[in-house]
Amino acid sequence: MLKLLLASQNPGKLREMQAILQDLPIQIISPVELGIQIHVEETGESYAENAALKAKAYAQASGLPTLADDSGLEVDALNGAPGLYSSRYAPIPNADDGDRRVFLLKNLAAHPRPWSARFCATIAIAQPDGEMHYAEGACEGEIIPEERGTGGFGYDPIFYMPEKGCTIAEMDEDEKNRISHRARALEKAKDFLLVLAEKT
Ligand code: ITT
Repeated sequence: MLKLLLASQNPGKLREMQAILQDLPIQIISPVELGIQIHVEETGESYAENAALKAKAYAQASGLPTLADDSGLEVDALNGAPGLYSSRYAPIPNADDGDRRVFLLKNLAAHPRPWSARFCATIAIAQPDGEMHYAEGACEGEIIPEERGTGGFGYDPIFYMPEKGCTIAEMDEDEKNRISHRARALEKAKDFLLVLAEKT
C-alpha cells in the first residue's frame, strides 16, 4: 500500500485533503503522525514553486512520496491580491484568519461591487527520487462585505458562489470538497496517484 504524506500545517487543508483522497487505495499520513514539524519558507514566485518547495522538504524529511498544496485567493479589484500571500495577508503580528478577512474587506471598501474573485490551488507531488508531478484547480465566486457561515477556513465566510446561493462557509464539507479549487486540483492528480499506488 502506498504511503502518501500530506505536507501541510493548515488543519483545514489537511482535513479536506484527507477527505478528498480517502477513497484511494493509499494510506494518507499527516506530518503530526510522523512527528515531523518543519517550517518551509515560501520563497517561490508561483503556487507551483511554493507547492514544490513544501512537497520536496517533507519528502526529504520523511523519505515518503509527499503531496503539498499551495493556494490563495485572487481578487480582481485588487489586481489578484492577496494571491500567493493569502496566508500572510494582514499587517499585524500573529494575525488569524479573521484578521485577514477584515483587512481584505477594508482594502476592498473603496472599490465598486461585485468583487469578483477566485480561489486557486496547485498540488505538487514529490517522490523521494526527486520526480515531481503537478495539478491545478480554481473556483470562481465573489467577495461579499459580511461574513456568512462557520464551515471551512480562511476566506470561506466571505467567498460567495452565486450559482450555489451561499458562501463556501455555509456549505457542508462534502459539498465544498466537490467544488473547491483544492478538490479540482486533487481530482486531476488522482489518476497519477493511482498509477503510483499500483507501482508500490
Ligand atoms: P501550508 O502551507 O502548511 O499548507 P498555509 O495555510 O500556509 O498552509 P498556503 O501558503 O497555501 O497554506 O496559504 C493558503 C492560504 O490561502 C490559506 O492560509 C487561506 O488564507 C487561503 N485559502 C486557501 N484555500 C482556501 C480555502 O479553501 N478556503 C479559504 N481560504 C483558503
